[in-house]
Amino acid sequence: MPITPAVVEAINNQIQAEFQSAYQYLAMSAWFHENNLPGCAHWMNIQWQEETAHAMKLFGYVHDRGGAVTLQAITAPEHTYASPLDVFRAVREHEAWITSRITELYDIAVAHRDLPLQIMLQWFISEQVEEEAVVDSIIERLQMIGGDGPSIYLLDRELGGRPGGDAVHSSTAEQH
Ligand code: OFO
Repeated sequence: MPITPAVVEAINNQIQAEFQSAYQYLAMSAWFHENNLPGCAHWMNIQWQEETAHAMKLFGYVHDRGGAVTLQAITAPEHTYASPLDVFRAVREHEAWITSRITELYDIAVAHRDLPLQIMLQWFISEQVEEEAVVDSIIERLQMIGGDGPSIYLLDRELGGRPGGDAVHSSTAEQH
């Protein structure tokens, strides 16, 4: 089924947003390393990989549909945070933004009567529900424990156990 140039452009824009997300999460991983929370750093490392995989899923999809991928610039990510809670709140805000973008992309697919894209995007829509729920639960626990003391150590241990792919470790401390 042919894909229209406007739809290709919209998917290319989303590829940029997914790589931008990945880069942001890698910066957050660095922040956690600097702040001696290797488990949280690992969690963000997996998040970086997941967002990269999202970008590559769209990258492959454009090619499968006979379109051309045009990669766009990504900007320097935010590096400054006040606390672990501050970081995870920023993740939550960022994911809400991504969800709104996926919704807009879906609307474009509907407007162009692009049924294959609508079906493919259902995976992204479900993924966003899951991601937002996971981050909400981390934020709730961080609020409960007040953000420091022995409890943050336990949460850090837990987040360090996040499974995912063949993690590209950025320090030995991340490898629990
Ligand atoms: Fe969670 O952002 Fe990708 O889709």
